Amino acid sequence: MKPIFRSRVKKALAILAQSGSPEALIVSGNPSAIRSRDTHFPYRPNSDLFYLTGSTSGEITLVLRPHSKQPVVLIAPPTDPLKNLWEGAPAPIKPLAKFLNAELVTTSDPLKAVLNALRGCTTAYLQSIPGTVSAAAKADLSNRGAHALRGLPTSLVEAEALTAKLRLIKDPSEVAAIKESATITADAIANALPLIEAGVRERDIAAFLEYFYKVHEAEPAFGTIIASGPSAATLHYHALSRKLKKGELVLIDTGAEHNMYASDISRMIPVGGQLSPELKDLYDIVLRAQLMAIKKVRPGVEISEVYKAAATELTYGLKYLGILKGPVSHLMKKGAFKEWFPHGIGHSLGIDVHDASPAKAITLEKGMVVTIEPGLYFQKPTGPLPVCGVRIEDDVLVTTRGHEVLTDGAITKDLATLLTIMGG
Ligand SMILES: [Mn+2]
Repeated sequence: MKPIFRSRVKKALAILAQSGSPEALIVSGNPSAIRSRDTHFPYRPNSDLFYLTGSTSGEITLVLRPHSKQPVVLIAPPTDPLKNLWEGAPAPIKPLAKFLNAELVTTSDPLKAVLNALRGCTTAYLQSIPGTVSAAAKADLSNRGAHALRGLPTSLVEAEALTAKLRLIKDPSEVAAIKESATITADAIANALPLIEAGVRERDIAAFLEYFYKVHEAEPAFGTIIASGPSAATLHYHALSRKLKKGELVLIDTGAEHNMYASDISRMIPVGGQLSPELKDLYDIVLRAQLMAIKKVRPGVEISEVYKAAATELTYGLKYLGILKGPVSHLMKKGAFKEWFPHGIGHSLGIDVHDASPAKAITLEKGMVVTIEPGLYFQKPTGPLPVCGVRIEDDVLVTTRGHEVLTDGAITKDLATLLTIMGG
């Protein structure tokens, strides 16, 4: 067990203690999600529980209550020999309780144990994930009448309001974990390149990337997007039903999750190493927008400024293509680019691919990891362009003076080089 988890628990306790009134945070393991009847989806541990304890258990609940003599409580079920026979024995809980200096409550009624632990608190930070003990406590407390609430918290807040504050800034061990995942993703894309040729199905490439992740002890952090030609006009294209054609771009938007940390890379690959001048222009416009946005990333900068840097470049590009007309300042004021760039500049990245973020308007700070992924999408033939889409994405760490691109091991973004590689 790494000391980092102890210091994260300490930090969470310190935030809770800042309030004058007694507050508590309740974080539970995720239930196993049912796929069909008695078959389950692949298990994904709870991100907040993992962040605070390093545990991937689906059965334990952590209660943090700094005002109490026993500020840390772990609630766990009793040993179930039949369950262990089918699923194997879970990681022992006692060492974790000892490590976190926690009171261990073993019970088959975790809801009752949580409510007991909450006695005397006025505010509780609870989760909303269906099936968690934390969410059950939230439902129980919100359905009680005033009389039945005596001694229990009446102010119920989303747990993420607290955990997102902690998780937004990555410590060096987290940055290292994201880098490892990014390396697996970059290697997967590099190894997929020989597959990319006319006639190959989108799903063949997706299947290869996911195979590559699995043999490297990783999982896809999200549904793999392989979108060739017109498919890329759909932002989150998942049909994977098309065959690649020469002269088109294929969008690869993929990320490995390794040791509970995600990565997220988008690259456009020219099939057959040939592109029309219009598609070359479009690619270069989006790339320039991405590079301008990355250049902006440093502490103290509002994420909206990074977005604006990309949007301005895209507006110049849309003018160059003859799709927009008029002065750029006027077009920017109107947000004319939004028809073709309809999403944000990116998202926080960490344990979750769309990582917890306390607000939309954030000022960049050292230790944040954000994706920078501008794009242009054309749902119908527009100006000189066919139905198509271009998105280019990297994962960027905010450093003391600027930034570090954590995904710079991925295939080049230089179009001339890409055309040579794919044509060779
Ligand atoms: Mn992304």
